[in-house]
Amino acid sequence: MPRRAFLKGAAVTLAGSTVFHRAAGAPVVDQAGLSAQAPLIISTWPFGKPANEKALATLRAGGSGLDAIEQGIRLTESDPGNRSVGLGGIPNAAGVVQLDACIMSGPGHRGGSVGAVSGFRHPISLARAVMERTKHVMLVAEGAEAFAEAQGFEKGPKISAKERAEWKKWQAQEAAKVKAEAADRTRPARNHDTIALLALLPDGNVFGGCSTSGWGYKLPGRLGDSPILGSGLYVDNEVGAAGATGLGENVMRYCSSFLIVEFMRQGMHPQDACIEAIKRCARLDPKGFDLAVNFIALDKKGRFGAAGTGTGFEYAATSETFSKVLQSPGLTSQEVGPLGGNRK
Ligand code: SD4
Repeated sequence: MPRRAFLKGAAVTLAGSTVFHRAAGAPVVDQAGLSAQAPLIISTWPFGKPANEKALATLRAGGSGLDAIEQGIRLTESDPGNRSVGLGGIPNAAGVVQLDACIMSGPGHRGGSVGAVSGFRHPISLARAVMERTKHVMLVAEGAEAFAEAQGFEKGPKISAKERAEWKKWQAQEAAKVKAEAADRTRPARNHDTIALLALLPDGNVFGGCSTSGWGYKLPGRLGDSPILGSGLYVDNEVGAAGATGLGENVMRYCSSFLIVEFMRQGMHPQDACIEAIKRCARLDPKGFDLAVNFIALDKKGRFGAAGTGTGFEYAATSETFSKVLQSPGLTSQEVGPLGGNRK
């Protein structure tokens, strides 16, 4: 049986292959169809689609790969309705929205990152500034905020009135419940949907970025995978790039984005690499497949793919000829199908 992938959306052509809406008994497409000519941009979740399109528009307007990553992710960070990226994100347990972001440039193998930053609208731009304007790779908390202040970065409300009211409610009514959930590490966390955005340019260079407010009601100071190079994001200009969304605690213990890139280096299709990384984690982890992790990846040939635990997740892919939200395969401890998942 050939390796196959389910794709979501009306019939569309990707790199010459026809793919179909994922409905009951939906046709599938060979994984070789998951490829496109550069510029190719992929990102996590359906809200990644407008971010991809912004990134593509940035490239068309003459912007660099880093500009494309930054502008695409800034769009998501600007959405006050997004509860898991930017200042619209769910606060931590102390009622503070703490943001994490990182960016990587394939050329020069450069990276920049900020963690636990509060009060600034665009952590992705801060991450880029750390990379381009300091000798360091990562700044966190007060140090990152002092840097942002000194560099004149745009501020925003530390927390909106709506978020404060919701946080108060959460404090009053749900603290015990959320604590119990946090203690039960087999349960996936609620309310978290990072943007990871990867781009392959026509010149073969690869770039990536990642931005999140992290796990809603996380402990103050908690960093997830998203600002950690190799965990929430990894870019290797010889191979490609990978990014993550989901429960960071289950990503960062495996350096999963790095692992996916290494699997691609060995020749795996990006989607196979995502699947293989999940299988590796599931083998090692006492929680098996109950990890609540999702990955996207692309390689320098323009091949791309994704995979997640459980029922998988939706991600977005954009090129000059298409822009679509796609459904990744999902992996669980149940039936292991041709993709190592249990989709019918
Ligand atoms: C984190 N990985 O902070 C992020 C959250 C996320 O989908 O990706 N949510 O753990």
